[in-house]
Amino acid sequence: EKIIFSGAQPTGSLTLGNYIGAIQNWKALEKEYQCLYSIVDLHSLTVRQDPKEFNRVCLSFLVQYLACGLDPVKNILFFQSHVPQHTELSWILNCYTYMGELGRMTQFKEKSDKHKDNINSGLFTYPVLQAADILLYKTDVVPVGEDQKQHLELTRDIALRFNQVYGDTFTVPEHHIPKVGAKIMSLQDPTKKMSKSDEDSNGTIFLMDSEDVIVKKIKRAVTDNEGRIAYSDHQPGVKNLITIISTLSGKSIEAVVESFEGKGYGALKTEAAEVVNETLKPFKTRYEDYTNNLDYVVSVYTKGAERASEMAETTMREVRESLGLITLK
Ligand code: AQP
Repeated sequence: EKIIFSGAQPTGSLTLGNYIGAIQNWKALEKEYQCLYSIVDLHSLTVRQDPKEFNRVCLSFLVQYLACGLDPVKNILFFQSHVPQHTELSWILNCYTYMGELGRMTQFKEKSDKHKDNINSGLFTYPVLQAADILLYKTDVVPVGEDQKQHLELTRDIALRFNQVYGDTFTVPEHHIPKVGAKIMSLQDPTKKMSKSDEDSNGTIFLMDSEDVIVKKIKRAVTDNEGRIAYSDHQPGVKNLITIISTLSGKSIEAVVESFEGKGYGALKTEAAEVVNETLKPFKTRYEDYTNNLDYVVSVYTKGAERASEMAETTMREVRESLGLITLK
């Protein structure tokens, strides 16, 4: 059975970008593959977190995964920090990754520009921990948004490099980037990706936003003066709304564009808000249900950690042996 791994960092709250670019595909893949979907909590530590709030956000992310409809029996849903092999492998892979490679990562450049007062080495080696997350499970396919393409290329390079020295140890993973919706843009600046940590929260739709807030944010979405509804790079705001409607409704881009012939931006926004709210309705009900059943949520991550640890340890035994480390008898 093919293995899928993906994850999200628990900071803030899941966005519509996370949902369309990643989670919607995770759900589609769970039918055919053994999927591991992690909450990569250690990745969030590159930015200072308030412990109490961080704890709450981490748990809320698992509840959000469940509320998105991810099946906790078919899939392995777990916290990265519950499987210490991630950090063990990360250290080892650090020794097979060059400073130059990490310095070229655009996310590092962007994030170090943004957090000038805290450019820590974790931020620099972040892609190596990500490589460890993926390689630890001999992952075949990684479903991610467009922004993660460069990191995945690096993961492949590290895997190939290691395999070349020690023989076939890691599976070299492929990415799975959706054809449409791989990059949902900010509603306020449609040339920028929609992001959890955007200072202007009007640009980002959070899955937890109320229906009214969603309507307001979409009504205020930046468009243009063209006055026609076309799927074009010259009209990034309009294109973004069309993408949202298409990916959530399952209608083709052409069908969506056609349905707005002769109509204005107001109609486009109304439809976008309706589709988003319709999609998120069951999410919100389930979020409430799981929040009221935290024992169940605990049992999900306990079981997830057990299942993930078993797979991780199998790989690590091979890796330690390949490296010539003395194994405990
Ligand atoms: N705007 C987006 N469009 C499509 N896909 C997206 N993803 C993120 N933003 C978009 C995909 O969601 C998955 C989980 O992302 P992550 O938790 O690693 O966070 P991120 O990429 O760091 O997302 P943010 O929202 O930009 O968070 P901050 O602002 O905290 O850095 C990934 O598969 C990602 O591709």
